[in-house]
Amino acid sequence: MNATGIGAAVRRKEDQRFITGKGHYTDDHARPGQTFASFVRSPHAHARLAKIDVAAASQMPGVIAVYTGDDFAADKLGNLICGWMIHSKDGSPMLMAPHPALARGKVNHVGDAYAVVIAETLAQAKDAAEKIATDFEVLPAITDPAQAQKQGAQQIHDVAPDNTIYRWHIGDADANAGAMKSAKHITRLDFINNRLVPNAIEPRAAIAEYDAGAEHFTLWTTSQNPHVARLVISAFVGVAPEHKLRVIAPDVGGGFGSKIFIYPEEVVCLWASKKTGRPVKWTADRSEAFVTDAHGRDHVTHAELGFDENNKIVGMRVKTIANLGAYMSTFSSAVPTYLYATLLSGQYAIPSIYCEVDSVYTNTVPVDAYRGAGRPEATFVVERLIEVSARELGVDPAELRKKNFVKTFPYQTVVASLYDAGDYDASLSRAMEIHDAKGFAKRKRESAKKGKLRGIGYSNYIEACGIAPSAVVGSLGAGVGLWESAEVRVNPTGTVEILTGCHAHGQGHETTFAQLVSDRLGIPIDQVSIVHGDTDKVQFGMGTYGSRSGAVGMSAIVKALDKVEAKAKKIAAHLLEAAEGDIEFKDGKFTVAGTDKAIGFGDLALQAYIGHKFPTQEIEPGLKESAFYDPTNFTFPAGCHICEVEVDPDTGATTIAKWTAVDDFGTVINPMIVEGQVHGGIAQGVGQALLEHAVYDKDGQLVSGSFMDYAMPRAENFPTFEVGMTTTVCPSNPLGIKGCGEAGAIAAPAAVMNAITNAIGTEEIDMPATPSAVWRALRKSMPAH
Ligand code: MCN
Repeated sequence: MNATGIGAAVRRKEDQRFITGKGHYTDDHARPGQTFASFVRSPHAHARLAKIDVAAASQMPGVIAVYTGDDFAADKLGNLICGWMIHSKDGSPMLMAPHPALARGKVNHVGDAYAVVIAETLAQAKDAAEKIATDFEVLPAITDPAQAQKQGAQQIHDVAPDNTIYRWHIGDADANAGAMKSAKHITRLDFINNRLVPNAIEPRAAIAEYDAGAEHFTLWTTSQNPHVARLVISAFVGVAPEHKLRVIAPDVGGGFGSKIFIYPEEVVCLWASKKTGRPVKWTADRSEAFVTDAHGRDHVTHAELGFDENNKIVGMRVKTIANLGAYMSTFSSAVPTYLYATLLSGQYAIPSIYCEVDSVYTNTVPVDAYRGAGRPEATFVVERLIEVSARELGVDPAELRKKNFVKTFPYQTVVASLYDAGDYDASLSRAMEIHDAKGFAKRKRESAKKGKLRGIGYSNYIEACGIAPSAVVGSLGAGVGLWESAEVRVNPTGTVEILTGCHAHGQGHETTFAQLVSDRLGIPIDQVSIVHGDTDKVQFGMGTYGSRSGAVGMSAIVKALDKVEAKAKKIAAHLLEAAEGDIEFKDGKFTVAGTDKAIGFGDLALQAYIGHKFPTQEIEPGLKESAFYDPTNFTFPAGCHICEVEVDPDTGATTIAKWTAVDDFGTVINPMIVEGQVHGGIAQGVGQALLEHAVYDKDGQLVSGSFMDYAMPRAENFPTFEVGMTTTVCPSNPLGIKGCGEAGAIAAPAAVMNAITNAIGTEEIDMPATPSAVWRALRKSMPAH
């Protein structure tokens, strides 16, 4: 194996820069003459803006301009939009309310911006923002998705009379009713998938600069997908034409999905930079991040799983109400539908599934994709149902899973997904072995001696990632495919630049992408650099999310490398005076088959540019190729996570005692990076299960709106994770890769809750299973004295 090639646990190249403080983030950029923006945000969840008086603020020292929603509207600019159309069961289109960059007439959630101050310094901008006098007519707020649709509930947007955006469904309702009727046993569960705040370490930030001479805008922003940002900002909001807008996403300190959406602040900064003629900078403080970064999850679900007399699943029925918040965020419509319901078959052969999803408006921060996006919610439904079913049927949860696993591939689920390859039995068996599942009974007895309750929980997750094959997505009716592009530039000295449409913000692409090139071209990894995050440099790209960069982004690089190799072989044939068909390329050398005639990759690269030893009329000089790659299917990573907990019955405190993760990510490029991704994902999933919760009070105030109130997972919450792998190669991309970036966050919540409910002997508990929630559930389930 090439020491820096595919499969090598190479240390991350980018970490030298990050851990020595040399990373360059948006807020590190300063432009000559830059000004600062402070947004004026609603303190109310729902209120009419009766009067906004900006006179005093405008007179404050250092103030350059104060703008309201009326000023923005006067320039006839568009709204922020949700890009994925969903139709209701009756065929009607979703009811998307306008989302202006600065609210006009009415504010719809705490944190909704309705004015902005531009000043010489940040302190002056903040001081002036406080002088804006606003008369609010406060309206009743609605925060609970289940209440939002009730008759008489406060209406938020005129376009959606019962706060319902769409009523979507998948599956055949009548056939499903029949299947469920035939069941000998039905397990029924009601649960809430708790709302989360993404909390990337780097808050969102933007600097916009307008060059009046060139009529050109530049936006530095914390984006996971700068080209998509440019497209949406120009095509829908219309602040700047696409060819006159350069979007640069420099180093980004984590995103977890929250930085793929188009937010009001970057749009307003761009617009204000033209109006003021000065660069405009904004960086969210943590309190702003809590009330403006799109939140995640927030489902209310009723789910049923039916079995025949042999404990084989006959059907599943799911009804979910998804809270999308005050406005539809960029990808929000796809999350509780295409990304959620299409995974409800889990790892199981389920002959009938029917799922209804109602998405509703509430007076809360918009909800959109957050690590896993729809797939953690789906896994939670399936894996809680199967675990509880095993308890109700009195059978071993692992055996019940094995009995119902999909065993032959490809497997077409009844909810549109075509599973291409997998071996679910292998990952469950391997996980049980590593975990010493047989030793659980003994460990439980030992815990009991200490007065602790011990529980074990399984989570056999599957996800669809490598977003998104346009043919498959198109057939679902979403109408947007998400291919990826790459350009391979071989320099005359044989060093290589890869320009990719993906964007790394913690995933180590500068290392893994370079490993692929090192492997293919036989050159050292430090002779490869990865360029991303700049719309003026990279031809186009869809960005990084949905664990797509390996499966889709690297496949685009493979395609471009294939073209480079094909052209290089043509040149080599002339240089080595042989037939093109006789040229072989291996370990960085072009050789004539069966001879010792050879030329190294670097020497060939030089010749390709100097170009006098081959016919340049026939073969263009240079060595640079690009490719666009559209996958034929999603990839379906899957695995088994086993969590063991110890619960203190006196306090309800839960300790994670043991964790085993066995995942199948197909071909692994860098096992160390993959393991790190799994660790990070588990930490976020455990955060959801035990600690994190965006809690709104009845007036729509986010009462867990700071790190004092919103508990994030810490190292002390985890044991050492035992990580293992099984491998089935993905047949739908050239490297055989399956995505790994979300797996932990998808698997973990169900594993934790299955373990806790196993320990405390009741299913009556929702996430987060805080000590008080566990204590209450225990007390409630105890027989009355
Ligand atoms: N990889 C590999 N072998 C595989 C699969 C992937 O070596 N079989 C490598 C890839 O080359 C890449 C990394 O593992 O370096 C993750 O690849 P992939 O699973 O394709 O995911 P993406 O690169 O597309 O990253 C997106 C994913 C998502 S969706 C979220 S959310 C998330 C995550 O990555 N957000 C993150 N991990 C994160 N990690 C950090 N530090 N910060 C975030 O914001």
